[in-house]
Amino acid sequence: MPIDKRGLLCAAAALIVPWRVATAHGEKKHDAAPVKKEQQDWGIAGDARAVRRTVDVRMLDTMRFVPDRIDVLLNETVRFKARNTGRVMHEFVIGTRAENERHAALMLKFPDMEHDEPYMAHVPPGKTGDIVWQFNRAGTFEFACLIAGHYQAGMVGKISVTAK
Ligand SMILES: [Cu+2]
Repeated sequence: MPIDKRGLLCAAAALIVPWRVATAHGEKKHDAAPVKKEQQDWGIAGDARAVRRTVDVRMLDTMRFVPDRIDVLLNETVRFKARNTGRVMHEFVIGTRAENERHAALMLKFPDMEHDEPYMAHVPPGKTGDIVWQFNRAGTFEFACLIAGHYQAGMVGKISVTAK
């Protein structure tokens, strides 16, 4: 009996993380649907009209982000332009350290797992990903590449969100 390996992996992943990852599978690409604004511990999907600042971040095959440290004011809405200057796929995913660690471990187990949320961009070589995010929670967060092995190799940066 032929087995759809990817479907099997996704189903297995969905069992482990029933809420967030599972919902991403059934959705259309977000150019069709409005971005869902769901409060996360690290902020909420931003409104493009509220953007006053754009931060360019380069993603390198040396498993580094440049810059790897970004300071943000509480409630600031930032547009991130994540440019992949390498030759392999990279991601820009904003989250808490705990969330990224959990997700990275899952990606290591299920490398083909698809995921799509307003706080992440999957960026092929030579392309630029675009994220608009409002940091309405103070704290120290991460932006990370969760492609299998990349996070573990140190492809992570720090976002510090502070009140004035
Ligand atoms: Cu990467």
